[in-house]
Amino acid sequence: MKLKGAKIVTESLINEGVDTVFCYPGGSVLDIFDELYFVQDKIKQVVTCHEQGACHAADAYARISGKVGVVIATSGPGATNLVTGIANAYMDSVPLVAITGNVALSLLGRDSFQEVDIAGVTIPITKHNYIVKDINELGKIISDAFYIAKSGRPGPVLIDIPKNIQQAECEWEPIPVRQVTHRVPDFKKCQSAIDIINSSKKPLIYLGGGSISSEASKEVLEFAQKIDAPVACSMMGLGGFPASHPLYLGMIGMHGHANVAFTSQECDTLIAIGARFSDRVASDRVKFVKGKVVHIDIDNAEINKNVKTSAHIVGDIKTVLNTILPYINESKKPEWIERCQELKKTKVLKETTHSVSPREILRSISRQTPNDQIIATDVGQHQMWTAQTCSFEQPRTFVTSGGLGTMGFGMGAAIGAAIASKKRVVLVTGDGSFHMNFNEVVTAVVQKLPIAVFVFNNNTLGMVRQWQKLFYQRHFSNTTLNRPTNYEYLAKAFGADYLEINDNDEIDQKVKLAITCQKPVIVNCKIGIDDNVLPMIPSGKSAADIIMEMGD
Ligand SMILES: Cc1ncc(C[n+]2csc(CCOP(=O)(O)OP(=O)(O)O)c2C)c(N)n1
Repeated sequence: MKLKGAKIVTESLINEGVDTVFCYPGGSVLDIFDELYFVQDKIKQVVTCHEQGACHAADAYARISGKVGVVIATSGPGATNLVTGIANAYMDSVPLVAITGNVALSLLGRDSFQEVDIAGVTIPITKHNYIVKDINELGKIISDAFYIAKSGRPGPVLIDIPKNIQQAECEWEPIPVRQVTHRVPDFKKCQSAIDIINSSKKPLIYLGGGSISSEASKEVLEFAQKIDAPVACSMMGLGGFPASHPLYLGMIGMHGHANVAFTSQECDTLIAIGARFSDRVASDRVKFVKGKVVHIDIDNAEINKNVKTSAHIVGDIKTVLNTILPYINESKKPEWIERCQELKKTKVLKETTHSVSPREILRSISRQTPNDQIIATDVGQHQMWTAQTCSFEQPRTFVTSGGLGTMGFGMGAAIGAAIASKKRVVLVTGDGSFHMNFNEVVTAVVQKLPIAVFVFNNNTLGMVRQWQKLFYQRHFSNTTLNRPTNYEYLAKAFGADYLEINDNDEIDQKVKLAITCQKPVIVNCKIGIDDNVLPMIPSGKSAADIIMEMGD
Protein backbone atom coordinates (compact mmCIF):
# COMPACT_ATOMS: atom_id res chain seq x y z
CA MET A 1 0.00 0.00 0.00
CA LYS A 2 1.10 3.54 -0.74
CA LEU A 3 1.63 5.64 2.38
CA LYS A 4 2.98 9.03 3.41
CA GLY A 5 6.34 8.97 5.22
CA ALA A 6 4.71 10.20 8.44
CA LYS A 7 2.15 7.38 8.23
CA ILE A 8 4.95 4.88 7.64
CA VAL A 9 6.39 6.07 10.96
CA THR A 10 3.19 5.46 12.95
CA GLU A 11 2.40 2.18 11.17
CA SER A 12 5.95 0.95 11.75
CA LEU A 13 5.72 1.84 15.45
CA ILE A 14 2.49 -0.13 15.76
CA ASN A 15 4.08 -2.99 13.83
CA GLU A 16 7.01 -2.99 16.28
CA GLY A 17 4.56 -3.33 19.17
CA VAL A 18 5.02 0.20 20.47
CA ASP A 19 2.12 1.14 22.75
CA THR A 20 3.48 4.34 24.29
CA VAL A 21 5.53 7.26 23.01
CA PHE A 22 6.86 10.25 24.93
CA CYS A 23 6.86 13.34 22.80
CA TYR A 24 6.86 17.08 22.22
CA PRO A 25 5.61 18.65 18.99
CA GLY A 26 7.07 21.29 16.68
CA GLY A 27 7.06 22.52 13.08
CA SER A 28 9.46 20.00 11.60
CA VAL A 29 7.69 17.01 13.08
CA LEU A 30 4.10 18.14 12.54
CA ASP A 31 3.38 15.58 9.84
CA ILE A 32 4.22 12.77 12.24
CA PHE A 33 2.10 14.37 14.98
CA ASP A 34 -0.74 14.63 12.48
CA GLU A 35 -0.55 10.88 11.98
CA LEU A 36 -0.27 10.29 15.73
CA TYR A 37 -3.68 11.98 15.96
CA PHE A 38 -5.24 9.03 14.14
CA VAL A 39 -3.64 6.30 16.24
CA GLN A 40 -4.42 7.54 19.75
CA ASP A 41 -6.29 4.34 20.51
CA LYS A 42 -3.22 2.23 19.64
CA ILE A 43 -0.36 4.40 20.88
CA LYS A 44 -0.56 6.27 24.18
CA GLN A 45 1.05 9.67 23.69
CA VAL A 46 2.57 11.41 26.66
CA VAL A 47 3.48 15.06 26.18
CA THR A 48 6.00 16.24 28.73
CA CYS A 49 7.04 19.79 29.66
CA HIS A 50 10.49 19.47 28.15
CA GLU A 51 12.02 17.06 25.64
CA GLN A 52 14.62 16.00 28.21
CA GLY A 53 11.79 14.80 30.48
CA ALA A 54 10.29 12.88 27.55
CA CYS A 55 13.60 11.19 26.82
CA HIS A 56 14.16 10.20 30.45
CA ALA A 57 10.59 8.91 30.61
CA ALA A 58 11.13 6.79 27.49
CA ASP A 59 14.40 5.53 28.99
CA ALA A 60 12.73 4.50 32.26
CA TYR A 61 9.79 3.02 30.37
CA ALA A 62 12.32 0.75 28.64
CA ARG A 63 14.11 -0.12 31.90
CA ILE A 64 10.87 -1.19 33.54
CA SER A 65 9.08 -2.85 30.62
CA GLY A 66 12.09 -4.49 28.96
CA LYS A 67 10.79 -3.05 25.66
CA VAL A 68 12.30 -0.35 23.46
CA GLY A 69 11.43 3.17 24.69
CA VAL A 70 10.35 5.71 22.07
CA VAL A 71 10.68 9.49 22.13
CA ILE A 72 9.64 11.91 19.37
CA ALA A 73 10.77 15.53 19.10
CA THR A 74 11.06 18.31 16.58
CA SER A 75 14.22 19.59 14.91
CA GLY A 76 16.77 22.03 16.32
CA PRO A 77 16.07 22.85 19.98
CA GLY A 78 13.68 19.92 20.34
CA ALA A 79 16.37 17.57 19.12
CA THR A 80 19.18 19.10 21.20
CA ASN A 81 16.96 18.90 24.29
CA LEU A 82 17.09 15.12 23.82
CA VAL A 83 20.87 14.95 23.92
CA THR A 84 21.30 14.44 27.68
CA GLY A 85 18.57 11.82 27.71
CA ILE A 86 20.13 9.95 24.80
CA ALA A 87 23.57 10.05 26.44
CA ASN A 88 22.00 8.81 29.65
CA ALA A 89 20.45 5.81 27.86
CA TYR A 90 23.73 5.16 26.06
CA MET A 91 25.77 5.06 29.26
CA ASP A 92 23.32 2.69 30.96
CA SER A 93 22.75 0.50 27.86
CA VAL A 94 19.04 1.21 27.61
CA PRO A 95 17.20 0.38 24.36
CA LEU A 96 15.71 3.59 23.01
CA VAL A 97 14.60 4.90 19.61
CA ALA A 98 14.61 8.69 19.30
CA ILE A 99 12.74 10.08 16.31
CA THR A 100 13.37 13.67 15.33
CA GLY A 101 11.85 15.74 12.57
CA ASN A 102 14.18 17.95 10.58
CA VAL A 103 13.90 20.65 7.95
CA ALA A 104 13.40 19.51 4.36
CA LEU A 105 16.37 17.91 2.62
CA SER A 106 16.72 20.96 0.36
CA LEU A 107 17.21 23.16 3.46
CA LEU A 108 19.67 20.89 5.27
CA GLY A 109 23.12 22.40 5.72
CA ARG A 110 21.93 25.97 5.07
CA ASP A 111 21.52 27.10 8.70
CA SER A 112 17.80 26.99 8.17
CA PHE A 113 15.40 27.90 10.96
CA GLN A 114 15.59 25.27 13.72
CA GLU A 115 18.07 23.18 11.80
CA VAL A 116 20.66 21.23 13.76
CA ASP A 117 22.76 18.33 12.54
CA ILE A 118 21.41 16.12 15.32
CA ALA A 119 22.81 12.99 13.69
CA GLY A 120 26.26 14.57 13.83
CA VAL A 121 25.73 15.71 17.40
CA THR A 122 24.67 12.27 18.61
CA ILE A 123 27.27 10.10 16.86
CA PRO A 124 29.25 9.41 20.06
CA ILE A 125 26.16 8.77 22.20
CA THR A 126 24.12 6.46 19.99
CA LYS A 127 24.64 2.88 18.90
CA HIS A 128 23.72 4.05 15.44
CA ASN A 129 21.88 6.94 13.84
CA TYR A 130 20.22 7.79 10.56
CA ILE A 131 19.21 10.77 8.45
CA VAL A 132 16.52 9.46 6.15
CA LYS A 133 17.25 10.81 2.68
CA ASP A 134 15.13 8.46 0.60
CA ILE A 135 11.48 7.75 1.41
CA ASN A 136 11.91 4.21 0.08
CA GLU A 137 14.33 3.44 2.90
CA LEU A 138 12.21 4.76 5.77
CA GLY A 139 10.41 1.53 6.67
CA LYS A 140 13.59 -0.54 6.65
CA ILE A 141 15.46 2.08 8.70
CA ILE A 142 12.80 2.06 11.43
CA SER A 143 12.82 -1.74 11.52
CA ASP A 144 16.64 -1.78 11.73
CA ALA A 145 16.66 0.92 14.41
CA PHE A 146 14.47 -1.15 16.72
CA TYR A 147 16.56 -4.23 16.14
CA ILE A 148 19.83 -2.39 16.80
CA ALA A 149 18.44 -0.73 19.95
CA LYS A 150 17.49 -4.05 21.56
CA SER A 151 20.06 -6.50 20.22
CA GLY A 152 23.51 -7.24 21.64
CA ARG A 153 24.35 -4.61 24.23
CA PRO A 154 21.20 -2.47 24.11
CA GLY A 155 21.38 1.28 23.51
CA PRO A 156 19.83 4.30 21.84
CA VAL A 157 19.33 4.79 18.08
CA LEU A 158 18.31 8.09 16.51
CA ILE A 159 16.32 8.53 13.31
CA ASP A 160 16.27 12.04 11.88
CA ILE A 161 13.48 12.46 9.33
CA PRO A 162 13.44 15.57 7.12
CA LYS A 163 10.04 17.17 6.60
CA ASN A 164 9.80 16.41 2.87
CA ILE A 165 10.45 12.72 3.65
CA GLN A 166 7.56 12.79 6.14
CA GLN A 167 5.37 14.17 3.34
CA ALA A 168 6.58 12.00 0.46
CA GLU A 169 4.81 8.76 -0.40
CA CYS A 170 5.98 5.27 -1.18
CA GLU A 171 4.88 1.64 -1.05
CA TRP A 172 4.98 0.16 2.45
CA GLU A 173 4.31 -3.29 3.85
CA PRO A 174 4.88 -4.22 7.49
CA ILE A 175 8.32 -5.74 7.99
CA PRO A 176 8.27 -8.83 10.25
CA VAL A 177 9.73 -7.87 13.62
CA ARG A 178 13.11 -9.49 14.17
CA GLN A 179 13.40 -11.14 17.57
CA VAL A 180 16.72 -10.94 19.35
CA THR A 181 18.40 -14.32 19.45
CA HIS A 182 21.59 -15.18 21.29
CA ARG A 183 24.35 -17.41 20.05
CA VAL A 184 25.41 -20.12 22.46
CA PRO A 185 29.10 -19.52 23.17
CA ASP A 186 31.58 -22.00 21.80
CA PHE A 187 32.19 -24.40 24.67
CA LYS A 188 35.97 -24.41 24.17
CA LYS A 189 35.95 -20.68 24.81
CA CYS A 190 34.20 -21.24 28.15
CA GLN A 191 36.55 -23.95 29.37
CA SER A 192 39.18 -21.84 31.11
CA ALA A 193 36.54 -19.71 32.84
CA ILE A 194 34.81 -22.89 34.05
CA ASP A 195 38.12 -24.31 35.31
CA ILE A 196 38.91 -21.15 37.28
CA ILE A 197 35.42 -21.04 38.76
CA ASN A 198 35.58 -24.73 39.71
CA SER A 199 38.96 -24.37 41.39
CA SER A 200 38.10 -21.17 43.26
CA LYS A 201 37.99 -21.47 47.04
CA LYS A 202 36.97 -17.88 47.74
CA PRO A 203 34.87 -16.57 44.85
CA LEU A 204 32.97 -13.29 44.80
CA ILE A 205 30.31 -12.50 42.20
CA TYR A 206 30.25 -8.88 41.04
CA LEU A 207 26.86 -8.51 39.41
CA GLY A 208 26.02 -5.67 37.03
CA GLY A 209 23.06 -4.29 35.11
CA GLY A 210 23.71 -6.62 32.17
CA SER A 211 22.24 -9.44 34.23
CA ILE A 212 19.00 -7.47 34.54
CA SER A 213 18.65 -6.57 30.85
CA SER A 214 19.37 -10.21 30.01
CA GLU A 215 16.59 -11.37 32.41
CA ALA A 216 19.12 -13.70 34.00
CA SER A 217 18.18 -13.40 37.68
CA LYS A 218 17.07 -17.02 37.98
CA GLU A 219 20.30 -18.29 36.44
CA VAL A 220 22.45 -15.97 38.58
CA LEU A 221 20.74 -17.27 41.71
CA GLU A 222 21.27 -20.88 40.64
CA PHE A 223 24.91 -20.19 39.78
CA ALA A 224 25.66 -18.39 43.06
CA GLN A 225 24.02 -21.12 45.12
CA LYS A 226 25.73 -23.89 43.19
CA ILE A 227 29.23 -22.56 43.86
CA ASP A 228 28.30 -21.02 47.23
CA ALA A 229 29.58 -17.61 46.18
CA PRO A 230 28.66 -14.36 47.89
CA VAL A 231 27.20 -11.68 45.62
CA ALA A 232 27.88 -7.95 45.43
CA CYS A 233 25.90 -5.77 43.02
CA SER A 234 27.02 -2.68 41.20
CA MET A 235 24.50 0.14 41.46
CA MET A 236 23.08 -0.85 38.08
CA GLY A 237 22.90 -4.46 39.24
CA LEU A 238 20.76 -3.75 42.32
CA GLY A 239 17.71 -5.98 42.27
CA GLY A 240 19.49 -8.52 40.07
CA PHE A 241 19.98 -10.64 43.20
CA PRO A 242 17.54 -10.60 46.14
CA ALA A 243 18.90 -8.36 48.89
CA SER A 244 17.43 -10.62 51.57
CA HIS A 245 19.30 -13.71 50.31
CA PRO A 246 21.95 -15.01 52.76
CA LEU A 247 24.61 -14.87 50.00
CA TYR A 248 23.98 -11.20 49.32
CA LEU A 249 26.72 -8.90 50.60
CA GLY A 250 25.65 -5.45 49.39
CA MET A 251 26.65 -2.83 46.88
CA ILE A 252 30.16 -2.59 45.46
CA GLY A 253 32.02 0.59 44.53
CA MET A 254 32.88 4.11 45.63
CA HIS A 255 29.87 4.32 47.95
CA GLY A 256 29.30 0.59 48.20
CA HIS A 257 29.16 -1.27 51.50
CA ALA A 258 32.50 -1.43 53.31
CA ASN A 259 32.35 -5.19 53.80
CA VAL A 260 32.18 -5.62 50.02
CA ALA A 261 35.35 -3.57 49.52
CA PHE A 262 37.19 -5.81 51.99
CA THR A 263 35.72 -9.01 50.56
CA SER A 264 36.89 -8.03 47.09
CA GLN A 265 40.42 -7.72 48.49
CA GLU A 266 40.28 -11.20 50.03
CA CYS A 267 38.53 -13.19 47.31
CA ASP A 268 40.65 -15.44 45.11
CA THR A 269 38.35 -15.05 42.09
CA LEU A 270 36.11 -12.18 41.14
CA ILE A 271 33.40 -13.32 38.75
CA ALA A 272 32.06 -10.23 36.98
CA ILE A 273 28.69 -10.85 35.37
CA GLY A 274 27.19 -8.19 33.09
CA ALA A 275 29.30 -5.51 34.74
CA ARG A 276 31.88 -3.20 33.22
CA PHE A 277 34.41 -2.30 35.93
CA SER A 278 33.43 1.37 35.79
CA ASP A 279 35.78 3.78 37.55
CA ARG A 280 33.11 4.14 40.26
CA VAL A 281 33.69 0.46 41.04
CA ALA A 282 37.31 -0.27 40.09
CA SER A 283 38.73 3.14 40.87
CA ASP A 284 42.29 1.89 41.28
CA ARG A 285 42.23 -0.62 38.45
CA VAL A 286 45.29 -2.47 39.69
CA LYS A 287 44.53 -2.71 43.40
CA PHE A 288 40.80 -3.27 42.94
CA VAL A 289 41.15 -7.02 43.11
CA LYS A 290 44.10 -9.23 43.98
CA GLY A 291 42.70 -12.56 42.84
CA LYS A 292 41.83 -13.81 39.38
CA VAL A 293 39.14 -12.12 37.34
CA VAL A 294 36.58 -14.00 35.25
CA HIS A 295 34.46 -11.69 33.12
CA ILE A 296 31.17 -12.64 31.48
CA ASP A 297 29.68 -9.90 29.29
CA ILE A 298 27.74 -9.45 26.08
CA ASP A 299 30.07 -6.73 24.82
CA ASN A 300 33.46 -7.91 23.62
CA ALA A 301 34.74 -4.32 23.88
CA GLU A 302 34.36 -4.47 27.67
CA ILE A 303 36.73 -7.42 28.04
CA ASN A 304 40.14 -6.30 29.36
CA LYS A 305 39.07 -2.65 28.87
CA ASN A 306 39.46 -1.56 32.47
CA VAL A 307 40.63 -4.63 34.35
CA LYS A 308 42.76 -7.47 33.04
CA THR A 309 40.93 -10.79 33.08
CA SER A 310 42.25 -14.32 33.60
CA ALA A 311 39.38 -15.73 31.54
CA HIS A 312 36.27 -14.38 29.91
CA ILE A 313 33.14 -15.44 28.07
CA VAL A 314 31.44 -13.12 25.63
CA GLY A 315 27.71 -13.58 25.29
CA ASP A 316 24.26 -12.90 26.64
CA ILE A 317 24.35 -13.53 30.40
CA LYS A 318 21.33 -15.82 30.52
CA THR A 319 22.57 -17.89 27.58
CA VAL A 320 26.12 -18.10 28.93
CA LEU A 321 25.01 -19.17 32.42
CA ASN A 322 22.66 -21.78 31.01
CA THR A 323 25.52 -23.09 28.87
CA ILE A 324 28.09 -23.37 31.64
CA LEU A 325 25.87 -24.32 34.60
CA PRO A 326 25.95 -28.08 33.87
CA TYR A 327 29.77 -27.98 34.01
CA ILE A 328 30.01 -25.98 37.20
CA ASN A 329 30.76 -28.16 40.22
CA GLU A 330 28.46 -27.90 43.16
CA SER A 331 30.42 -27.03 46.28
CA LYS A 332 30.12 -25.63 49.77
CA LYS A 333 32.57 -23.11 51.18
CA PRO A 334 31.62 -22.69 54.85
CA GLU A 335 34.84 -20.99 55.97
CA TRP A 336 34.73 -18.42 53.20
CA ILE A 337 31.06 -17.71 53.77
CA GLU A 338 31.69 -17.33 57.47
CA ARG A 339 34.52 -14.88 56.77
CA CYS A 340 32.24 -12.85 54.45
CA GLN A 341 29.54 -12.81 57.09
CA GLU A 342 32.02 -11.68 59.70
CA LEU A 343 33.08 -8.78 57.45
CA LYS A 344 29.41 -7.95 56.89
CA LYS A 345 28.85 -7.79 60.66
CA THR A 346 32.00 -5.89 61.59
CA LYS A 347 32.60 -3.46 58.73
CA VAL A 348 29.57 -1.36 59.45
CA LEU A 349 29.14 2.34 59.53
CA LYS A 350 28.51 4.46 62.58
CA GLU A 351 25.50 6.48 61.55
CA THR A 352 25.41 10.15 62.45
CA THR A 353 22.52 12.35 61.51
CA HIS A 354 21.90 15.98 62.23
CA SER A 355 18.15 16.28 62.07
CA VAL A 356 15.72 14.21 60.06
CA SER A 357 17.55 11.01 59.11
CA PRO A 358 17.60 10.34 55.36
CA ARG A 359 18.39 6.68 55.97
CA GLU A 360 15.47 6.35 58.38
CA ILE A 361 13.13 7.69 55.70
CA LEU A 362 14.52 5.16 53.22
CA ARG A 363 14.22 2.30 55.71
CA SER A 364 10.62 3.32 56.29
CA ILE A 365 9.93 3.37 52.54
CA SER A 366 11.53 -0.06 52.19
CA ARG A 367 9.56 -1.45 55.13
CA GLN A 368 6.22 -0.07 54.07
CA THR A 369 6.31 -0.91 50.37
CA PRO A 370 6.06 -4.29 48.62
CA ASN A 371 9.06 -6.19 47.19
CA ASP A 372 8.17 -5.10 43.67
CA GLN A 373 8.07 -1.40 44.59
CA ILE A 374 9.80 0.69 41.94
CA ILE A 375 12.09 3.33 43.36
CA ALA A 376 13.60 5.99 41.10
CA THR A 377 16.21 8.54 42.06
CA ASP A 378 17.98 11.62 40.84
CA VAL A 379 21.71 12.08 41.35
CA GLY A 380 23.60 12.96 44.48
CA GLN A 381 23.79 11.88 48.10
CA HIS A 382 20.11 10.90 48.12
CA GLN A 383 20.83 8.49 45.27
CA MET A 384 23.66 6.78 47.14
CA TRP A 385 21.69 6.61 50.40
CA THR A 386 18.85 4.99 48.45
CA ALA A 387 21.15 2.50 46.72
CA GLN A 388 22.77 1.61 50.05
CA THR A 389 19.70 1.49 52.25
CA CYS A 390 16.69 0.20 50.32
CA SER A 391 16.60 -3.55 49.90
CA PHE A 392 15.99 -4.35 46.26
CA GLU A 393 14.55 -7.82 45.98
CA GLN A 394 13.58 -7.98 42.31
CA PRO A 395 15.07 -6.88 39.01
CA ARG A 396 13.72 -3.76 37.32
CA THR A 397 12.75 -2.08 40.57
CA PHE A 398 15.55 0.48 40.87
CA VAL A 399 15.66 3.22 38.25
CA THR A 400 18.65 5.50 38.44
CA SER A 401 21.15 7.28 36.25
CA GLY A 402 24.30 5.22 36.65
CA GLY A 403 26.86 5.94 33.96
CA LEU A 404 26.08 9.56 33.15
CA GLY A 405 24.94 10.59 36.64
CA THR A 406 22.28 12.93 35.28
CA MET A 407 20.70 15.34 37.75
CA GLY A 408 17.20 15.98 36.41
CA PHE A 409 16.69 12.34 35.43
CA GLY A 410 14.36 11.53 38.30
CA MET A 411 10.98 13.12 37.61
CA GLY A 412 10.86 12.11 33.94
CA ALA A 413 12.10 8.65 34.88
CA ALA A 414 9.42 8.24 37.56
CA ILE A 415 6.77 9.11 34.96
CA GLY A 416 8.10 6.55 32.47
CA ALA A 417 8.35 3.92 35.20
CA ALA A 418 4.81 4.58 36.48
CA ILE A 419 3.36 4.36 32.97
CA ALA A 420 5.26 1.16 32.15
CA SER A 421 4.39 -0.56 35.42
CA LYS A 422 0.91 0.89 35.89
CA LYS A 423 1.90 1.08 39.56
CA ARG A 424 2.85 3.63 42.14
CA VAL A 425 6.44 4.84 41.93
CA VAL A 426 8.57 6.33 44.68
CA LEU A 427 11.01 9.02 43.56
CA VAL A 428 13.83 10.02 45.87
CA THR A 429 15.40 13.28 44.77
CA GLY A 430 17.54 16.11 46.11
CA ASP A 431 16.55 19.76 46.17
CA GLY A 432 19.20 20.51 43.53
CA SER A 433 18.11 17.72 41.18
CA PHE A 434 14.42 18.42 41.73
CA HIS A 435 14.87 22.03 40.65
CA MET A 436 16.24 20.76 37.34
CA ASN A 437 13.04 19.00 36.33
CA PHE A 438 10.16 19.68 38.71
CA ASN A 439 8.23 21.02 35.72
CA GLU A 440 7.39 17.37 35.02
CA VAL A 441 5.34 17.14 38.24
CA VAL A 442 2.54 18.65 36.18
CA THR A 443 2.97 15.89 33.57
CA ALA A 444 2.49 13.35 36.36
CA VAL A 445 -0.63 15.22 37.50
CA VAL A 446 -2.09 15.30 33.97
CA GLN A 447 -1.32 11.59 33.54
CA LYS A 448 -2.87 10.84 36.98
CA LEU A 449 0.21 8.97 38.16
CA PRO A 450 0.57 8.15 41.85
CA ILE A 451 4.19 9.21 42.21
CA ALA A 452 5.46 9.91 45.72
CA VAL A 453 8.31 12.41 45.38
CA PHE A 454 10.55 12.51 48.45
CA VAL A 455 12.68 15.65 48.16
CA PHE A 456 15.69 15.27 50.45
CA ASN A 457 15.91 18.95 51.10
CA ASN A 458 19.28 19.79 52.59
CA ASN A 459 19.46 23.24 51.07
CA THR A 460 22.66 22.31 49.29
CA LEU A 461 24.15 20.36 46.42
CA GLY A 462 24.98 17.78 49.03
CA MET A 463 27.26 15.46 47.13
CA VAL A 464 29.38 18.32 45.83
CA ARG A 465 29.47 19.88 49.28
CA GLN A 466 30.79 16.57 50.62
CA TRP A 467 33.62 16.63 48.05
CA GLN A 468 34.36 20.26 48.95
CA LYS A 469 34.63 19.18 52.60
CA LEU A 470 36.92 16.30 51.80
CA PHE A 471 39.09 17.63 49.01
CA TYR A 472 38.65 21.45 48.75
CA GLN A 473 39.25 22.71 52.31
CA ARG A 474 35.55 23.33 52.90
CA HIS A 475 35.33 26.06 50.27
CA PHE A 476 31.61 25.80 49.68
CA SER A 477 31.78 27.50 46.33
CA ASN A 478 28.29 27.81 44.83
CA THR A 479 26.81 24.79 46.54
CA THR A 480 24.73 26.37 49.32
CA LEU A 481 21.42 26.94 47.59
CA ASN A 482 19.34 28.99 50.02
CA ARG A 483 16.52 29.04 47.52
CA PRO A 484 13.25 30.48 48.77
CA THR A 485 11.18 27.92 46.87
CA ASN A 486 7.97 27.16 48.71
CA TYR A 487 7.46 23.46 48.02
CA GLU A 488 3.89 23.54 49.26
CA TYR A 489 2.92 26.30 46.83
CA LEU A 490 4.87 24.51 44.13
CA ALA A 491 3.00 21.25 44.68
CA LYS A 492 -0.36 22.99 44.81
CA ALA A 493 0.43 25.12 41.75
CA PHE A 494 0.85 21.95 39.72
CA GLY A 495 -2.14 20.17 41.27
CA ALA A 496 -0.11 17.76 43.40
CA ASP A 497 -0.44 17.02 47.11
CA TYR A 498 2.06 18.13 49.71
CA LEU A 499 3.53 16.66 52.89
CA GLU A 500 6.42 17.62 55.15
CA ILE A 501 8.77 15.64 57.34
CA ASN A 502 10.29 17.82 60.05
CA ASP A 503 11.07 15.22 62.66
CA ASN A 504 12.17 11.59 62.85
CA ASP A 505 9.06 10.75 64.88
CA GLU A 506 6.77 11.51 61.98
CA ILE A 507 8.65 9.55 59.31
CA ASP A 508 6.56 6.35 59.34
CA GLN A 509 3.26 8.16 59.33
CA LYS A 510 4.19 10.59 56.55
CA VAL A 511 5.72 7.83 54.42
CA LYS A 512 2.50 5.88 54.81
CA LEU A 513 0.42 8.86 53.71
CA ALA A 514 2.70 9.43 50.71
CA ILE A 515 2.63 5.84 49.50
CA THR A 516 -1.11 5.61 49.70
CA CYS A 517 -1.79 8.96 48.05
CA GLN A 518 -3.82 8.60 44.85
CA LYS A 519 -2.04 11.40 42.99
CA PRO A 520 1.44 12.87 42.77
CA VAL A 521 2.60 14.06 46.15
CA ILE A 522 5.67 16.08 47.06
CA VAL A 523 7.17 15.20 50.43
CA ASN A 524 9.50 17.92 51.65
CA CYS A 525 12.00 16.03 53.84
CA LYS A 526 14.00 18.57 55.82
CA ILE A 527 17.28 16.75 56.29
CA GLY A 528 20.50 18.31 57.59
CA ILE A 529 22.96 20.14 55.39
CA ASP A 530 25.94 18.15 56.66
CA ASP A 531 24.88 14.53 56.47
CA ASN A 532 27.50 12.61 54.52
CA VAL A 533 27.40 9.56 52.29
CA LEU A 534 29.82 7.03 53.68
CA PRO A 535 31.66 4.81 53.26
CA MET A 536 33.62 6.32 50.43
CA ILE A 537 36.60 5.10 48.47
CA PRO A 538 38.14 8.29 47.08
CA SER A 539 38.61 8.52 43.34
CA GLY A 540 41.64 6.55 42.15
CA LYS A 541 42.02 4.78 45.50
CA SER A 542 41.24 1.28 46.74
CA ALA A 543 39.70 -0.46 49.76
CA ALA A 544 42.76 0.34 51.89
CA ASP A 545 41.87 4.06 51.67
CA ILE A 546 38.19 3.69 52.49
CA ILE A 547 36.71 6.55 54.52
CA MET A 548 34.37 5.27 57.22
CA GLU A 549 34.02 8.41 59.28
CA MET A 550 34.29 12.13 58.64
CA GLY A 551 33.41 15.26 60.53
CA ASP A 552 31.02 17.91 59.34
C1 LIG B 1 23.17 17.73 35.15
C2 LIG B 1 24.20 17.64 36.23
N1 LIG B 1 24.86 18.74 36.63
C3 LIG B 1 25.79 18.66 37.61
C4 LIG B 1 26.06 17.45 38.21
C5 LIG B 1 27.13 17.36 39.29
N2 LIG B 1 26.53 16.93 40.56
C6 LIG B 1 26.57 15.66 41.01
S1 LIG B 1 25.78 15.43 42.43
C7 LIG B 1 25.39 17.05 42.54
C8 LIG B 1 24.61 17.59 43.70
C9 LIG B 1 23.24 17.06 43.73
O1 LIG B 1 22.48 17.82 44.63
P1 LIG B 1 21.04 17.40 45.06
O2 LIG B 1 20.23 17.02 43.88
O3 LIG B 1 20.47 18.45 45.94
O4 LIG B 1 21.28 16.06 45.86
P2 LIG B 1 22.05 15.76 47.22
O5 LIG B 1 23.47 15.43 46.85
O6 LIG B 1 21.99 16.99 48.09
O7 LIG B 1 21.34 14.60 47.79
C10 LIG B 1 25.90 17.76 41.44
C11 LIG B 1 25.77 19.22 41.24
C12 LIG B 1 25.35 16.32 37.74
N3 LIG B 1 25.56 15.10 38.23
N4 LIG B 1 24.42 16.46 36.77
